[in-house]
Amino acid sequence: MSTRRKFIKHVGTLASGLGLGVAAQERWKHAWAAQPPLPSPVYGQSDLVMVSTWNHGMPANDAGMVVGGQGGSALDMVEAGARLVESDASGQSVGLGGLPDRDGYVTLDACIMDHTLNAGSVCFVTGIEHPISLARRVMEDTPHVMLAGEGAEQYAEELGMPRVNLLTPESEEAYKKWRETAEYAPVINIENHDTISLLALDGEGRLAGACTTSGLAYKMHGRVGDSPIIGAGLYVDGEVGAAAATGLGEAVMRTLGSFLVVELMRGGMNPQGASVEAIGRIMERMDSKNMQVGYIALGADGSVGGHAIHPHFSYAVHRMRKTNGQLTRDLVESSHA
Ligand code: SD4
Repeated sequence: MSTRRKFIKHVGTLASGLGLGVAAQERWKHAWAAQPPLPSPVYGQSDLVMVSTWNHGMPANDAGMVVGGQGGSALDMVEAGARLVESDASGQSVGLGGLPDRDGYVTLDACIMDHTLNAGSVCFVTGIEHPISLARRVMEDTPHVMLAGEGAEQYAEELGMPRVNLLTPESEEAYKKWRETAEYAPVINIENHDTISLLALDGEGRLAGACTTSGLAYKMHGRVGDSPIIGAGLYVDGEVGAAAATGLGEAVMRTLGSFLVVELMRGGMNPQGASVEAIGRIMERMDSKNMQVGYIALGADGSVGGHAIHPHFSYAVHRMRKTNGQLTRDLVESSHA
């Protein structure tokens, strides 16, 4: 067999293993040749699964698994994981310690969604330590999906959530330094971004997801990213699967990325194949040289995938069997195109 035919056969095998259709196989074969995506890990049926973005996905999943192991729901699991990272002042792109916008304000975006299409979201919020919990209250206790800015803060106050100063001395220092040039020049991967997006499957087979961020550092005041937008930063459909994003929100919003990943899964792709295709959509239509976007995806059957435009996007995968409490913890470096 010629080398070229062998190559096409290899790509075809790999692609069908990913659950991709013929058109997508054809479209992405050059990307796979350059850097084949990791196959979707197959762990078999497990009772609890969590997938979360970046290195802080590891402690976040640990926290979620404690809650899940005690009988908490998938929603409780993702909320617990998100809250841990929101309170960690050392991370400069989520909650406390987040880098401010160009006018010096730390503004937060967050959303949460369950397996029945219930969703709650807050955006452009200041002075709240746990926007994820506020988003959950919007979902559970109001007739709305999204509250913004002052209205969201007013609701937090009604709920008795304390006001906190989110700008830590370290972040203020970084801001002052940035002000010396006030140049907005994002750098891939180290672009002051590591939003936490979390997906979980609980012991009852319910899916949920959460996403929380202080958004892009030094953004324009009032800018809202993909993270609180249902369908962009996060989407969950209990019958199919869940997906979430991290990276340059503008690219995710333009392609409604998380919804796209879930819909591709509905069409038969597995989480890895769907993530590859959704990243491909961005790369095909936009100049992606200087932007990073990564997706994580979790099927209703517990299968997991993740993919990014550029290398060094990582996500944490935890699985726990309820029968014997056995826990596996993996930090996966995503494949890239
Ligand atoms: C945003 N998507 O505000 C967020 C930023 C992010 O990792 O994900 N950083 O555009």
